Amino acid sequence: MILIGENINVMSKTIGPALKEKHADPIQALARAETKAGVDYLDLNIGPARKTGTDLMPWLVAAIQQVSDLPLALDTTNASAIEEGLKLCRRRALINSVSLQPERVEQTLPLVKKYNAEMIGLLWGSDGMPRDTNERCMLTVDLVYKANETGIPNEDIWIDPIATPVSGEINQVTSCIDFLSALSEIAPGCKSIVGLSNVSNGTPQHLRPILNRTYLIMLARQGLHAAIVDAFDAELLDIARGRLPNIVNLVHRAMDETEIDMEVLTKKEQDYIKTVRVLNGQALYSHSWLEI
Ligand code: THG
Repeated sequence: MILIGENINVMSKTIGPALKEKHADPIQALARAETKAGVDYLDLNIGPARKTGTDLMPWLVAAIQQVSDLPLALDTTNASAIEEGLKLCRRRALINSVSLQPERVEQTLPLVKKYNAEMIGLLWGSDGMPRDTNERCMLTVDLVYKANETGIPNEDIWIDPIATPVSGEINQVTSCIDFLSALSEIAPGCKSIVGLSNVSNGTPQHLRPILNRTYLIMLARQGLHAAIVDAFDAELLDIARGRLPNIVNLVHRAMDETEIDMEVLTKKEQDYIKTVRVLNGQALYSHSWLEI
């Protein structure tokens, strides 16, 4: 599994102001720490950056490349900002992202080709968020067709079905899992990716990791290729690197079996099972799901 560190993003309380002031120190310190934590890529999320993006993205790419040799995912809806960043990337970059809104397709697909980048194909249509697996599949076919027409092969397209919060509509959470099992048939050769932390958005801070970790195992079982993750969740990285096979097996069991003897399990093991039940829609989400 390819892991992309999410931590350099404009929403962060330390990184947001540092980006605004072009204060490189805290951003470079974070890039070093993410690299040391063992992720494969760094996501550079500067937000929409409509006015400042063309200046900010290349500045950020240069600053990051002073302290890390990892390849970069350039995360903004501003296509000109992406292009200015691409000009400086030493490694093959990942464009985050190309959605199906007409202007995004027109502006961003040619950049993938021109700079020999890879792309995240975000399943966001002209009507917004897909409502179910079927709509995700239809958007995939549409986006892959357009990318192929531009000369981009399936191997360079990482499809993102858009993970949504567990506190919202649970059918959307399960749809991402179902979608992955269908992807190899509808778009052979395409890769897959999710923004994993989306699933725990709006959940109390200390409860986010168990949701992220459990969801990662569930998605990985259906062949997930990559995830944008919190680089500092060491247990999550252990799971993704195959260092916690017992936890992975337990989650698989909980996905397959409705009756599991909880008495013989540790508290941590019970928590993973309860979290599977919430993420697959068998149990209702509330902030106290682990106490029930
Ligand atoms: N798909 C793609 N790209 C994406 C997303 C996606 N990029 C943005 C996002 N979703 C993934 N990145 C993040 C980054 C941070 C958080 C969640 C997703 C996050 N941060 C904490 C918070 O907001 O509470 C902490 C912020 C901080 O550092 O202070 O949750 O789905 N293609």
